[in-house]
Amino acid sequence: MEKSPLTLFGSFTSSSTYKPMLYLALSGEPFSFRTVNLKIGVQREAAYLAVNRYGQVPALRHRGLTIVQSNVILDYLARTLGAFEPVAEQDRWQAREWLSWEADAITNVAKVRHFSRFREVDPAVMAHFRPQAEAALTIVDGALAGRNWLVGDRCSIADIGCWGRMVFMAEGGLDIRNWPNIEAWAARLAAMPGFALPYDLTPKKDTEFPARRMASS
Ligand SMILES: N[C@@H](CCC(=O)N[C@@H](CS)C(=O)NCC(=O)O)C(=O)O
Repeated sequence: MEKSPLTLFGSFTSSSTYKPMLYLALSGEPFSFRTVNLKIGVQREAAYLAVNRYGQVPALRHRGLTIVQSNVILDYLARTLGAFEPVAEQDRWQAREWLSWEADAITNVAKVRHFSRFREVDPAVMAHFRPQAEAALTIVDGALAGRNWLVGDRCSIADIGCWGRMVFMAEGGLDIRNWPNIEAWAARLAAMPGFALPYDLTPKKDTEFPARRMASS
C-alpha cells in the first residue's frame, strides 16, 4: 500500500526544525523538506501563515493533517510511526513530561543562543536568561547521571526533543564540557545511524529525503 507522504517545513538555523528533522533522520523515514526563509520573513507571508498560524517553523503535513509546534510534531510522529516511542505507558507519559518541561526550561538555551547570534539585547536580558539556561542544562545533566537515556533504556522522543533544543548551545557560549553527562549522552546520540548535526542535516533549499535502509538487527 502507498504510504502517505510526510512534508516538513523548516529552516536550517532553527532548533525547533532540527528536532523533527533528527527524528526523521534517525528513523530512516522518507520525507519532503520545504524551506521557509526566516531571514526574508517568509514565515509571515499569507501562504505560510495558512500552514502555521504562529508564523514559525516547523510544520508537518501528513495524511491530510497539519501539525505545528515541534514537541507536538514529535508526539505525533512517535504515535503515528512508532519509532522512539517508549514501550511502557509510564515511560510514554514521562517522555511527554520531558517535552513539556523542555518548552519551559531548555528553551532558555535557545534564547541565549538567539541573543548571541541573531539579536543583540541589553546585557541585563542576557544576565536574566543565561543562568536559567545553565540551570536547565544542570537539571538534564543530573537526570542523565548513571543512565544512557532520559526515559527507560532506549532513545526516545524525550532525548530527541531535549537534545534538539540544546544543540546550538555552543553558539550561545554554553560549553558542553561543563555538563559531562550531557556530553556523553550527545556522543551516544551522535553514534546512532542517521544522526547528523543541524547544519549537516537541515538543507537550505527544498529537498526530497529518500528512505534510509535500516541495518538488519
Ligand atoms: N514553540 C515553537 C517554537 C518555534 C520557533 O520559535 N521557531 C522559530 C525558529 S527556531 C521561528 O520560526 N522564528 C521565526 C519568527 O519568530 O519570526 C516550536 O517548538 O515549534
